[in-house]
Amino acid sequence: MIEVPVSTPQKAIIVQIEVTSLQKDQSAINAFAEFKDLSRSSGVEILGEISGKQDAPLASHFLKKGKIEEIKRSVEETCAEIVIINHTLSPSQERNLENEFNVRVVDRTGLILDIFASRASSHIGKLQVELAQLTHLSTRLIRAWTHLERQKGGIGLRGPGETQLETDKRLINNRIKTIKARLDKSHKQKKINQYSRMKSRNKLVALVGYTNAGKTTLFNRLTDNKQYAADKLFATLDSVTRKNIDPELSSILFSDTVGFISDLPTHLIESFKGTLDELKSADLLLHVVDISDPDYRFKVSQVDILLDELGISKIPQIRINNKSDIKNYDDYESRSDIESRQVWISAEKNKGLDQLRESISNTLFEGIYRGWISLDAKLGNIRSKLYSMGCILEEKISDIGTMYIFINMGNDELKRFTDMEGFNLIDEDDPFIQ
Ligand SMILES: Nc1nc2c(ncn2[C@@H]2O[C@H](COP(=O)(O)OP(=O)(O)OP(=O)(O)O)[C@@H](O)[C@H]2O)c(=O)[nH]1
Ligand SMILES: [Mg+2]
Repeated sequence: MIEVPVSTPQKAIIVQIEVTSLQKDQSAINAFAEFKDLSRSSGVEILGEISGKQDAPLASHFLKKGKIEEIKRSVEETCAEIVIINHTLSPSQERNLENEFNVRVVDRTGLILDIFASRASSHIGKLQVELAQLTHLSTRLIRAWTHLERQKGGIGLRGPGETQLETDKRLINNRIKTIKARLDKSHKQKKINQYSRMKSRNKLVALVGYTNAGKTTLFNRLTDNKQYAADKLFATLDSVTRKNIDPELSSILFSDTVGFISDLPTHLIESFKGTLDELKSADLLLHVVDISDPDYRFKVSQVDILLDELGISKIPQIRINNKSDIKNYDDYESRSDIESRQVWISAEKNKGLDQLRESISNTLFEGIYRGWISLDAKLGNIRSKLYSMGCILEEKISDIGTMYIFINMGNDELKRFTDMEGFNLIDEDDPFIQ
């Protein structure tokens, strides 16, 4: 694992330029706010903020001369140790800027990789981040190497620097191979676990959404868990799957996972593919949105793009408009529309969750039947089946052997039984009080 300094916070200057040719739907102000959050999440101390505007990135330094001078001055005045730039830089642009500023330069990809590195806690999470970092590093080394070669005019002289780079490159590639093999093994094991989940009939509901939308807060509510939720970007890195606590939703597993962000570095998507691939086996996605965020539409579109790239946009989805409390929406119930799969909630204040549960059971089971059935005495095998499905809550037997059973079952599953002779739904609260 590449070491991430955690002790004294590094002093940083942060830079964001509005580049007309790279303009997105997100406003520059909101993009800067997110960038600041990202920088803070990485643990640096921000000593200066520099913004600007230019038509297009410049090939050599990305930034224009005047801006470079401004940053240089700011670095000198504040004794900053690092300059963070909210764009993706090529390795040579990064190097050229470092030569100008005489301090380390980190681009958006490097920043996100750093945050991931400091957050990873599980074995798989750490391997995935290391893989992303090494892949990032190896492209930089290779380019640095070709750059050196060009300097020498391509003559076959092998300087010590070049040999070192070659060795580094080989070591990195070996390590990448080892990590990939280990990750493959871990993911195969997970696949086996998924298979046993399928056999046990549990449904998997995965929470997805932009980082900081409130996924983990909601997950904790639904599963009575205490996973780490915080006002930080990428608080969650490792997926966690837990059984839900609501008996009405019978056998549902909820899965909390890493949040998305716009321009997620491709190395990270690749490295996390194994984890994100688990989402493919989900029966339902809960797309959690921070409705109080002025930029929520842009963020929804970014999540949709990623879901599409991951090949999971066809899985049924419920759109969850979270943090409704901030918007002072107190009409959660009337706003929520179960048919169109939109609900308004406050995960923090525990509001609107009943509608959400109803929407989940409608989507997954076409609703839930919770009531009595009667079974003819000869249908003992059906009774055993209901037992093995874990949906029997109470049972009484009449003098003539008719079984009265109180069940909790999805309507989709119930349909398989209701055509059967001797299996009847009973419309009363208790068939014995007549
Ligand atoms: N006001 C309000 N705050 C909320 C609500 N839900 C979550 N939050 C806050 O939003 C912040 C982020 O919540 P998390 O649950 O960690 O968000 P997440 O989507 O899991 O974020 P990542 O794991 O970083 O992707 C925390 O400070 C929560 O307390 C809500 O309904 N209302
Ligand atoms: Mg989280």
